[in-house]
Amino acid sequence: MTTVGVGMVGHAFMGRAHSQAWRSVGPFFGPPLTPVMTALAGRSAERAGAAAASLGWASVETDWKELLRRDDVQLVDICTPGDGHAEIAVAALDAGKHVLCEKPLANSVAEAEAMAAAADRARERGVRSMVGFNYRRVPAVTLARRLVAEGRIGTVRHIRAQYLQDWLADPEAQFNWRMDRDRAGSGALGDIASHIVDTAQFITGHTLTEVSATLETFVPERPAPGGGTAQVTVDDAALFIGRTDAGALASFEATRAATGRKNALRIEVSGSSGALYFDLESLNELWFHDVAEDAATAGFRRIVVTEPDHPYMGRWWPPGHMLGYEHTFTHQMADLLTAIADGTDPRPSFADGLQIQRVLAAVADSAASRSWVDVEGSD
Ligand code: SOE
Repeated sequence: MTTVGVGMVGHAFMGRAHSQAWRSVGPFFGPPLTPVMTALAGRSAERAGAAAASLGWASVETDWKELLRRDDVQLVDICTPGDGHAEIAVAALDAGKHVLCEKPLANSVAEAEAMAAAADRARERGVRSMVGFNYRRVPAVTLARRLVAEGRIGTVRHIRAQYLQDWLADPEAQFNWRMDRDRAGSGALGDIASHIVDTAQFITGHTLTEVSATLETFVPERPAPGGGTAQVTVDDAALFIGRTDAGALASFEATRAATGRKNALRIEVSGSSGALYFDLESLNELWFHDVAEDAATAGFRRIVVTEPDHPYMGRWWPPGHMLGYEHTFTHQMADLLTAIADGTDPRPSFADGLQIQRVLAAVADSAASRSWVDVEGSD
Protein backbone atom coordinates (compact mmCIF):
# COMPACT_ATOMS: atom_id res chain seq x y z
CA MET A 1 0.00 0.00 0.00
CA THR A 2 1.88 3.12 -1.17
CA THR A 3 -1.15 5.35 -0.81
CA VAL A 4 -3.62 5.88 2.02
CA GLY A 5 -7.12 7.18 1.35
CA VAL A 6 -8.07 9.84 3.89
CA GLY A 7 -11.59 10.67 4.97
CA MET A 8 -11.92 13.83 7.06
CA VAL A 9 -14.86 14.65 9.32
CA GLY A 10 -15.42 18.38 9.76
CA HIS A 11 -14.23 21.31 7.68
CA ALA A 12 -13.99 24.34 9.99
CA PHE A 13 -10.74 25.73 11.46
CA MET A 14 -9.09 22.36 12.09
CA GLY A 15 -10.47 20.88 8.88
CA ARG A 16 -8.82 23.69 6.95
CA ALA A 17 -5.53 23.33 8.84
CA HIS A 18 -5.49 19.57 8.29
CA SER A 19 -6.41 19.91 4.59
CA GLN A 20 -3.39 22.09 3.88
CA ALA A 21 -1.25 19.53 5.71
CA TRP A 22 -2.60 16.59 3.70
CA ARG A 23 -1.89 18.61 0.51
CA SER A 24 1.67 19.61 1.48
CA VAL A 25 3.04 16.53 3.27
CA GLY A 26 3.58 14.54 0.04
CA PRO A 27 5.52 17.15 -1.96
CA PHE A 28 7.66 18.32 0.99
CA PHE A 29 8.21 15.20 3.09
CA GLY A 30 7.77 12.37 0.59
CA PRO A 31 6.39 10.02 3.26
CA PRO A 32 6.43 6.25 2.57
CA LEU A 33 2.65 6.48 2.21
CA THR A 34 1.12 9.14 -0.03
CA PRO A 35 -2.18 10.51 1.31
CA VAL A 36 -5.10 10.73 -1.11
CA MET A 37 -7.69 13.32 -0.03
CA THR A 38 -10.59 10.99 -0.82
CA ALA A 39 -13.65 12.25 1.06
CA LEU A 40 -14.82 15.11 3.24
CA ALA A 41 -17.76 14.47 5.59
CA GLY A 42 -20.00 17.30 6.70
CA ARG A 43 -23.64 17.55 7.71
CA SER A 44 -24.54 20.09 5.06
CA ALA A 45 -24.07 18.81 1.51
CA GLU A 46 -23.86 22.39 0.27
CA ARG A 47 -21.28 23.60 2.79
CA ALA A 48 -19.27 20.36 2.68
CA GLY A 49 -19.33 20.48 -1.12
CA ALA A 50 -17.99 24.01 -1.16
CA ALA A 51 -15.32 23.12 1.41
CA ALA A 52 -14.30 19.99 -0.52
CA ALA A 53 -13.90 22.02 -3.70
CA SER A 54 -11.82 24.74 -2.06
CA LEU A 55 -9.76 22.45 0.20
CA GLY A 56 -9.04 19.73 -2.37
CA TRP A 57 -11.18 16.75 -1.37
CA ALA A 58 -12.36 14.38 -4.14
CA SER A 59 -15.82 13.57 -2.79
CA VAL A 60 -18.35 14.45 -0.10
CA GLU A 61 -20.32 12.46 2.44
CA THR A 62 -23.08 13.93 4.59
CA ASP A 63 -22.86 11.02 7.06
CA TRP A 64 -19.44 10.24 8.54
CA LYS A 65 -20.48 6.61 8.90
CA GLU A 66 -20.26 6.30 5.11
CA LEU A 67 -16.50 6.85 5.40
CA LEU A 68 -16.26 3.62 7.39
CA ARG A 69 -18.01 1.70 4.66
CA ARG A 70 -15.76 2.95 1.86
CA ASP A 71 -12.89 0.72 0.71
CA ASP A 72 -11.07 3.79 -0.65
CA VAL A 73 -10.80 5.29 2.86
CA GLN A 74 -8.14 3.74 5.11
CA LEU A 75 -7.64 6.66 7.53
CA VAL A 76 -10.26 8.80 9.28
CA ASP A 77 -9.21 12.30 10.35
CA ILE A 78 -11.54 13.67 13.06
CA CYS A 79 -11.81 17.47 13.03
CA THR A 80 -15.12 17.85 14.84
CA PRO A 81 -15.93 19.51 18.16
CA GLY A 82 -15.10 17.29 21.12
CA ASP A 83 -18.55 15.71 21.44
CA GLY A 84 -17.94 13.83 18.18
CA HIS A 85 -14.50 12.39 18.97
CA ALA A 86 -15.32 9.23 20.91
CA GLU A 87 -18.17 7.87 18.77
CA ILE A 88 -16.35 8.44 15.49
CA ALA A 89 -12.92 7.24 16.67
CA VAL A 90 -14.20 4.00 18.26
CA ALA A 91 -16.36 3.15 15.24
CA ALA A 92 -13.54 3.94 12.79
CA LEU A 93 -10.93 1.91 14.70
CA ASP A 94 -13.33 -1.03 15.07
CA ALA A 95 -13.92 -0.78 11.29
CA GLY A 96 -10.16 -1.14 10.75
CA LYS A 97 -9.46 2.48 9.81
CA HIS A 98 -6.39 4.35 11.11
CA VAL A 99 -7.47 7.43 13.09
CA LEU A 100 -6.10 10.90 13.66
CA CYS A 101 -8.22 12.68 16.28
CA GLU A 102 -7.99 16.38 17.12
CA LYS A 103 -7.20 17.43 20.67
CA PRO A 104 -8.21 17.10 23.37
CA LEU A 105 -8.84 13.39 22.88
CA ALA A 106 -12.29 13.46 24.45
CA ASN A 107 -14.77 15.40 26.57
CA SER A 108 -14.34 13.06 29.55
CA VAL A 109 -12.02 10.44 31.03
CA ALA A 110 -14.66 7.76 30.39
CA GLU A 111 -14.76 8.61 26.69
CA ALA A 112 -10.95 8.71 26.54
CA GLU A 113 -10.75 5.28 28.20
CA ALA A 114 -13.12 3.82 25.59
CA MET A 115 -11.04 5.39 22.81
CA ALA A 116 -7.77 4.10 24.25
CA ALA A 117 -9.29 0.60 24.55
CA ALA A 118 -10.42 0.74 20.93
CA ALA A 119 -6.91 1.85 19.95
CA ASP A 120 -5.46 -1.15 21.81
CA ARG A 121 -7.83 -3.51 19.98
CA ALA A 122 -7.01 -1.92 16.64
CA ARG A 123 -3.25 -2.01 17.24
CA GLU A 124 -3.46 -5.81 17.38
CA ARG A 125 -4.56 -5.62 13.73
CA GLY A 126 -1.91 -3.10 12.69
CA VAL A 127 -4.37 -0.20 12.78
CA ARG A 128 -2.79 2.97 14.16
CA SER A 129 -4.08 6.07 15.97
CA MET A 130 -2.76 9.48 17.04
CA VAL A 131 -4.15 12.53 18.88
CA GLY A 132 -3.35 15.91 17.32
CA PHE A 133 -1.31 17.84 19.86
CA ASN A 134 0.44 19.66 17.04
CA TYR A 135 2.69 21.99 19.07
CA ARG A 136 5.07 19.09 19.78
CA ARG A 137 5.93 19.43 16.11
CA VAL A 138 7.10 23.03 16.18
CA PRO A 139 10.80 22.54 15.35
CA ALA A 140 11.81 24.65 18.38
CA VAL A 141 9.70 22.47 20.71
CA THR A 142 11.19 19.25 19.37
CA LEU A 143 14.66 20.83 19.68
CA ALA A 144 13.88 21.73 23.31
CA ARG A 145 13.00 18.11 24.00
CA ARG A 146 16.30 16.97 22.46
CA LEU A 147 18.32 19.46 24.54
CA VAL A 148 16.63 18.32 27.77
CA ALA A 149 17.16 14.65 26.86
CA GLU A 150 20.86 15.37 26.15
CA GLY A 151 21.18 16.85 29.64
CA ARG A 152 21.98 20.34 28.34
CA ILE A 153 20.02 22.01 31.15
CA GLY A 154 20.68 19.38 33.84
CA THR A 155 17.95 18.23 36.22
CA VAL A 156 14.57 19.81 35.47
CA ARG A 157 13.29 21.63 38.56
CA HIS A 158 10.63 24.04 37.24
CA ILE A 159 8.12 23.99 34.39
CA ARG A 160 6.44 27.35 33.85
CA ALA A 161 3.68 27.19 31.20
CA GLN A 162 1.11 29.66 29.91
CA TYR A 163 -1.35 29.63 27.06
CA LEU A 164 -2.73 33.16 26.72
CA GLN A 165 -5.48 34.14 24.31
CA ASP A 166 -7.93 37.07 24.41
CA TRP A 167 -10.76 36.20 22.03
CA LEU A 168 -13.17 36.06 24.99
CA ALA A 169 -11.92 39.13 26.85
CA ASP A 170 -14.81 41.09 25.30
CA PRO A 171 -18.09 40.30 27.08
CA GLU A 172 -19.86 40.94 23.75
CA ALA A 173 -17.94 38.13 22.00
CA GLN A 174 -20.61 35.79 20.65
CA PHE A 175 -21.44 32.41 22.15
CA ASN A 176 -20.32 29.34 20.20
CA TRP A 177 -19.85 25.59 20.75
CA ARG A 178 -16.56 26.15 22.59
CA MET A 179 -18.53 27.69 25.47
CA ASP A 180 -21.00 24.77 25.67
CA ARG A 181 -19.92 21.99 28.04
CA ASP A 182 -22.06 19.44 26.17
CA ARG A 183 -20.16 20.19 22.92
CA ALA A 184 -16.65 21.01 24.17
CA GLY A 185 -16.42 19.23 27.52
CA SER A 186 -14.73 22.23 29.13
CA GLY A 187 -13.42 25.67 28.16
CA ALA A 188 -9.84 26.90 28.30
CA LEU A 189 -9.03 23.79 30.35
CA GLY A 190 -9.62 21.22 27.60
CA ASP A 191 -9.02 23.52 24.66
CA ILE A 192 -5.68 25.15 25.52
CA ALA A 193 -4.50 23.88 28.92
CA SER A 194 -4.39 20.44 27.28
CA HIS A 195 -1.83 21.84 24.83
CA ILE A 196 0.54 23.17 27.50
CA VAL A 197 0.24 19.97 29.54
CA ASP A 198 1.21 17.92 26.48
CA THR A 199 3.94 20.33 25.40
CA ALA A 200 5.44 20.54 28.89
CA GLN A 201 5.43 16.76 29.36
CA PHE A 202 6.82 16.27 25.84
CA ILE A 203 9.74 18.68 26.34
CA THR A 204 10.71 17.41 29.79
CA GLY A 205 9.74 13.73 29.64
CA HIS A 206 8.02 14.24 32.99
CA THR A 207 4.38 13.45 33.76
CA LEU A 208 2.16 15.32 36.19
CA THR A 209 1.23 13.29 39.28
CA GLU A 210 -0.81 15.78 41.38
CA VAL A 211 -2.36 19.22 40.89
CA SER A 212 -3.95 22.08 42.79
CA ALA A 213 -6.20 24.29 40.70
CA THR A 214 -8.75 27.04 40.30
CA LEU A 215 -11.08 27.76 37.37
CA GLU A 216 -13.01 30.92 36.53
CA THR A 217 -15.79 31.97 34.17
CA PHE A 218 -15.58 35.76 33.91
CA VAL A 219 -18.55 36.17 31.56
CA PRO A 220 -21.34 33.67 32.39
CA GLU A 221 -23.76 34.84 29.69
CA ARG A 222 -23.01 35.89 26.13
CA PRO A 223 -24.87 37.14 23.02
CA ALA A 224 -26.30 34.14 21.16
CA PRO A 225 -25.91 33.88 17.33
CA GLY A 226 -29.66 33.92 16.75
CA GLY A 227 -30.31 36.80 19.14
CA GLY A 228 -30.84 36.84 22.88
CA THR A 229 -28.22 35.37 25.17
CA ALA A 230 -26.77 31.94 26.00
CA GLN A 231 -25.37 30.58 29.25
CA VAL A 232 -21.64 29.85 29.25
CA THR A 233 -21.19 26.45 30.89
CA VAL A 234 -17.39 26.19 30.76
CA ASP A 235 -14.34 27.94 32.21
CA ASP A 236 -12.74 31.01 30.66
CA ALA A 237 -9.51 30.41 32.56
CA ALA A 238 -7.69 27.60 34.36
CA LEU A 239 -4.76 28.07 36.72
CA PHE A 240 -3.02 25.17 38.40
CA ILE A 241 0.23 24.07 39.94
CA GLY A 242 1.53 20.55 40.01
CA ARG A 243 4.29 18.12 40.81
CA THR A 244 5.84 15.73 38.32
CA ASP A 245 6.98 12.13 38.61
CA ALA A 246 10.61 13.30 38.40
CA GLY A 247 10.42 15.84 41.25
CA ALA A 248 9.79 19.07 39.35
CA LEU A 249 7.34 21.83 40.28
CA ALA A 250 5.03 23.04 37.52
CA SER A 251 2.70 26.00 37.04
CA PHE A 252 0.10 26.33 34.28
CA GLU A 253 -2.07 29.28 33.21
CA ALA A 254 -4.56 28.84 30.36
CA THR A 255 -6.96 31.67 29.62
CA ARG A 256 -9.05 33.15 26.84
CA ALA A 257 -9.21 36.52 28.67
CA ALA A 258 -5.55 37.60 28.57
CA THR A 259 -6.27 40.92 26.90
CA GLY A 260 -3.74 41.67 24.17
CA ARG A 261 -2.31 38.15 23.99
CA LYS A 262 -3.44 36.36 20.80
CA ASN A 263 -1.94 32.87 20.83
CA ALA A 264 0.88 33.03 23.38
CA LEU A 265 1.80 29.49 24.33
CA ARG A 266 4.88 29.95 26.50
CA ILE A 267 6.99 27.30 28.17
CA GLU A 268 10.05 27.93 30.36
CA VAL A 269 11.96 24.99 31.80
CA SER A 270 14.48 25.69 34.57
CA GLY A 271 17.19 23.09 35.06
CA SER A 272 20.11 22.70 37.46
CA SER A 273 22.60 23.76 34.76
CA GLY A 274 20.53 25.70 32.28
CA ALA A 275 17.13 26.79 31.06
CA LEU A 276 14.94 26.91 27.96
CA TYR A 277 12.19 29.33 26.94
CA PHE A 278 9.74 29.13 24.01
CA ASP A 279 6.90 31.45 22.89
CA LEU A 280 4.54 30.31 20.11
CA GLU A 281 4.14 33.92 18.97
CA SER A 282 7.86 33.69 17.99
CA LEU A 283 7.70 30.05 17.04
CA ASN A 284 10.96 29.91 15.06
CA GLU A 285 13.01 30.82 18.14
CA LEU A 286 14.18 28.92 21.21
CA TRP A 287 15.95 30.70 24.09
CA PHE A 288 18.70 28.70 25.77
CA HIS A 289 20.70 29.49 28.89
CA ASP A 290 23.78 27.49 29.91
CA VAL A 291 25.33 28.16 33.31
CA ALA A 292 28.70 27.11 31.87
CA GLU A 293 28.71 30.31 29.78
CA ASP A 294 31.29 32.85 30.92
CA ALA A 295 29.67 35.39 33.24
CA ALA A 296 30.68 38.22 30.88
CA THR A 297 28.51 36.81 28.11
CA ALA A 298 26.00 34.72 30.12
CA GLY A 299 22.27 34.96 29.64
CA PHE A 300 19.53 33.48 27.47
CA ARG A 301 20.79 32.96 23.93
CA ARG A 302 18.31 33.17 21.00
CA ILE A 303 18.48 30.14 18.73
CA VAL A 304 16.85 30.71 15.34
CA VAL A 305 15.54 27.19 14.72
CA THR A 306 15.80 27.15 10.92
CA GLU A 307 19.00 25.23 10.26
CA PRO A 308 18.85 22.12 8.04
CA ASP A 309 19.76 19.90 11.01
CA HIS A 310 17.01 21.34 13.18
CA PRO A 311 13.89 19.13 13.48
CA TYR A 312 11.80 19.05 10.27
CA MET A 313 13.65 22.10 8.80
CA GLY A 314 15.67 20.19 6.21
CA ARG A 315 12.46 19.64 4.27
CA TRP A 316 11.59 23.30 3.97
CA TRP A 317 13.59 26.43 3.30
CA PRO A 318 17.17 27.76 3.68
CA PRO A 319 18.21 29.08 7.13
CA GLY A 320 16.37 32.17 8.29
CA HIS A 321 13.26 31.50 6.18
CA MET A 322 10.61 31.10 8.85
CA LEU A 323 7.87 28.51 9.32
CA GLY A 324 4.36 29.11 10.61
CA TYR A 325 1.54 27.54 12.60
CA GLU A 326 0.34 25.51 9.61
CA HIS A 327 3.66 23.68 9.19
CA THR A 328 3.15 21.87 12.49
CA PHE A 329 0.20 20.04 10.95
CA THR A 330 2.29 18.98 7.94
CA HIS A 331 4.91 17.61 10.37
CA GLN A 332 2.12 15.79 12.22
CA MET A 333 0.91 14.09 9.03
CA ALA A 334 4.48 13.17 8.01
CA ASP A 335 5.12 11.45 11.36
CA LEU A 336 1.71 9.72 11.28
CA LEU A 337 2.16 8.35 7.76
CA THR A 338 5.72 7.19 8.55
CA ALA A 339 4.55 5.37 11.68
CA ILE A 340 1.74 3.64 9.78
CA ALA A 341 4.19 2.56 7.07
CA ASP A 342 6.74 1.37 9.66
CA GLY A 343 4.10 -0.47 11.71
CA THR A 344 4.86 1.56 14.83
CA ASP A 345 2.61 3.51 17.19
CA PRO A 346 2.39 7.22 16.40
CA ARG A 347 2.85 9.65 19.31
CA PRO A 348 0.99 11.18 20.97
CA SER A 349 -1.07 8.00 21.19
CA PHE A 350 -4.60 7.66 22.50
CA ALA A 351 -3.01 6.45 25.75
CA ASP A 352 -1.08 9.75 25.87
CA GLY A 353 -4.37 11.55 25.23
CA LEU A 354 -6.04 9.60 28.04
CA GLN A 355 -3.28 10.60 30.48
CA ILE A 356 -3.85 14.25 29.60
CA GLN A 357 -7.59 13.79 30.00
CA ARG A 358 -6.88 12.46 33.52
CA VAL A 359 -4.77 15.54 34.28
CA LEU A 360 -7.64 17.79 33.14
CA ALA A 361 -10.10 15.82 35.29
CA ALA A 362 -7.81 16.16 38.31
CA VAL A 363 -7.64 19.92 37.68
CA ALA A 364 -11.43 20.17 37.56
CA ASP A 365 -11.79 18.01 40.70
CA SER A 366 -9.15 20.09 42.52
CA ALA A 367 -10.91 23.35 41.62
CA ALA A 368 -14.23 21.95 42.83
CA SER A 369 -12.82 20.57 46.09
CA ARG A 370 -10.25 23.37 46.63
CA SER A 371 -7.62 20.73 47.43
CA TRP A 372 -4.67 18.87 45.93
CA VAL A 373 -5.78 15.97 43.71
CA ASP A 374 -3.70 13.03 42.45
CA VAL A 375 -3.73 12.36 38.71
CA GLU A 376 -5.35 8.96 38.15
CA GLY A 377 -2.92 6.30 37.01
CA SER A 378 0.17 8.32 37.89
CA ASP A 379 1.21 6.37 41.00
C1 SOE B 1 -8.59 27.85 20.48
O1 SOE B 1 -9.04 29.05 19.98
C2 SOE B 1 -7.64 27.22 19.48
O2 SOE B 1 -8.22 27.23 18.20
C3 SOE B 1 -7.40 25.78 19.87
O3 SOE B 1 -8.59 25.02 19.78
C4 SOE B 1 -6.32 25.17 18.99
O4 SOE B 1 -6.03 23.84 19.41
C5 SOE B 1 -5.07 26.03 19.09
O5 SOE B 1 -4.05 25.48 18.28
C6 SOE B 1 -5.37 27.46 18.66
O6 SOE B 1 -6.45 27.99 19.48
